[in-house]
Amino acid sequence: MMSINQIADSLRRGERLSTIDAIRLWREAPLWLLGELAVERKRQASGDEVYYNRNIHLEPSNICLFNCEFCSFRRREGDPDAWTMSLDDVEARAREMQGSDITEVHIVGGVHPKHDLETYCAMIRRVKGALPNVAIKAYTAVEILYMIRRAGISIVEGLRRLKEAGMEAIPGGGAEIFDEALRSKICPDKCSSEEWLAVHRAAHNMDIPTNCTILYGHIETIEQRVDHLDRLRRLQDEAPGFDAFIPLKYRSRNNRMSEIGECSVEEDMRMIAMSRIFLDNIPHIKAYWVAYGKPTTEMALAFGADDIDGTIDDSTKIYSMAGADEKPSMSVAELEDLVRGAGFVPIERDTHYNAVVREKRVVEAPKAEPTPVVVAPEPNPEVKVEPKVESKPEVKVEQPTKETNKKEKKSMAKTKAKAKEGVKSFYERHHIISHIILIGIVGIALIIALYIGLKIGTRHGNTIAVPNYLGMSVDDVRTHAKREGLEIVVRDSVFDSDVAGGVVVDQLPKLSTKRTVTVKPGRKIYVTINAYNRRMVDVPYVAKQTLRQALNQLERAGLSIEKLNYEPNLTSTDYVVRQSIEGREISPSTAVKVPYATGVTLGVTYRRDEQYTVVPRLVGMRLSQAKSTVWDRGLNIKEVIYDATVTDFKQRREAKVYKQSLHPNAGAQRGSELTLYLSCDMELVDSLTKISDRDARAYEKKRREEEAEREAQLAKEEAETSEE
Ligand code: V47
Repeated sequence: MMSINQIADSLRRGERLSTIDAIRLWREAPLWLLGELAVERKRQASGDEVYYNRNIHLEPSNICLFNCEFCSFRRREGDPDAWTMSLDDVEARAREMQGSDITEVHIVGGVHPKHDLETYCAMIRRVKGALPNVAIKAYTAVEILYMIRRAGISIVEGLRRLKEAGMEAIPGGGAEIFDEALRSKICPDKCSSEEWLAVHRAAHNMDIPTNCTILYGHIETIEQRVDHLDRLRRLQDEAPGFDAFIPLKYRSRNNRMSEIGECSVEEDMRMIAMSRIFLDNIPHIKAYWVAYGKPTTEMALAFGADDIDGTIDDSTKIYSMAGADEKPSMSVAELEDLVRGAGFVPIERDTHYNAVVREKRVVEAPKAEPTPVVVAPEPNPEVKVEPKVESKPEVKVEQPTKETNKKEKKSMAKTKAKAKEGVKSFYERHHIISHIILIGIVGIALIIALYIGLKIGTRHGNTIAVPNYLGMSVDDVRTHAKREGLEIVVRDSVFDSDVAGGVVVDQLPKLSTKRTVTVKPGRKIYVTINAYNRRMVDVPYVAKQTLRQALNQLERAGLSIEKLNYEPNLTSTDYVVRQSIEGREISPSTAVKVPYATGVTLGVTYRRDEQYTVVPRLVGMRLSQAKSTVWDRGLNIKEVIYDATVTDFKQRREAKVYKQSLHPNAGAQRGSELTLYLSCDMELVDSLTKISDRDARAYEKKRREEEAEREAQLAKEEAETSEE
């Protein structure tokens, strides 16, 4: 097996990285070495240049037949925040961009049950009709397979029709992770890995360039990432056509995998660097700034990325709905600054990575689409991708120079000065009229301000009392809100093992105990729901040891106790003899994974003379501590009840026990159940803790006295019988 240094030397010699060495490098190489190797390879591929483009995304609908675990974007038909654009809407959106400088429209959305191949082709035609000089990069392999299957035609025929409609390239989405076992967990309904690759293979063979992606940073392993890259590299060897690879960082908001959280920036850099090093036959590695955010994107350029995507103009929701920038948009100046900030040279590119040189803009010219001029990039000896320039007219134009900019600025300054002069001379000539006009303007402004102020202050118009959605399932909440004329937005998901998946645990605006909170019709109510899916954890075998040891082990594994079932035994008490989970008996050889915080049932022994335990004092404890203490004493928890001060998930974590159904220090049979009462009213908790302390001492005293009395009674009875 090669050492890290030997692998690095082999890469420096330009050799291809094997999958085994890739796994080793990924795991063991220091980050700086990965950066150095990746940037070396990046420079061979694209020198100092880093690409961006002027683009928008068009997401015709978020309604999707598929229900991927990681997706925050998807809605079902009828959901209040579902949208579908008609063909006219699509065209209108494209028309909005007329006169802008964009060179690409990226169309991707949900797999809409009512859209067929013809609808998808018509969308392309509408956009192309409105923006004839713009390239359309459209539809993921997943969408393409769906429309092709529905039409009952071959992949090649389907792609031919899309190309005929105006599709010039295919984006890289839908690849997710190729490992079949993992794919079936995170996106079970989606096309298979083989099908995804088949669409891209067919596209490459038809000279349709495509991109490719990986969705990483969730529950995949390094081996699964390398396997994914390997399948892409092999396809590119067999049928070249991938322009760019885009590692897509899993973003965790508002989806059913939220519990997993997001990976670190170091992990992102390793991903970017390893993609560059491993994918030696894919020319561009894109750090998609919308998914990463600007600082991480800038850093990615030091780890081998050479593309950052484009201006976007607040046109995609996939990432904002998953926790990234709410309104993703970057100007050309910002994109270029970002690239320069990382020490590289920004190059505007078109969809096919040809450099775009822009015609000089004439100030005050009527709005017209500027003709971007594409210039083929310098031939790169390492990369065998031909620049595709034949369809674009070659017009030699000049880029705006510093000199012309100065002239434009001067003439604008002159115009401004003239206008100022005009106002001044009018004022001097018509003194009184000017005053009257001024007073009129100020008066009107005051009336408008008063009107707006009154409107806001007195909340004119209809208002709706914000309903209490806490504890309701999100589906019921949506139905209710729709009836009330409100909109529900799931803004976060958390995990609480005591609450069912999909139940609302927090809402904004919050309710008040002092007044009715009202909103205008149509307002958004933001809710936080309890996650449906939890992290999977291994169940350890905990039988054949003491209850305390078993509890420690289960807690460390992230599990809890469903029930302690006590059974009599001749020799021991609190010894675990069996263990089951969801009715399934666990043996030392059973390998089971269950969702985090699942409850385990334990069979525990007691000697008949030790059937009683002492109830612990729980008042003042947080729930997790109280639970551990209860189980440790051999008792079960029947119910957890929160008072009205606990209204959301965060408060559930902060709440403390103020009452318990079994008296502290009382004797109780092992396995007995008790109910816990929790509150966030800390004054109440503190005072009850004191009372409970006093009470407990009094109770303990009374118990001891009673015991002593009983013993005295017994002794007396014994003495009497012996006398007899
Ligand atoms: O396939 C969905 C990903 C993809 C989440 O080709 C998520 O130039 C992270 O493919 N967290 C669609 N990722 C976007 C895409 C893309 C984006 C930009 C440029 C190009 C290109 C392609 O977004 C999906 C999926 O892998 N995705 N949800 C999420 N919660």
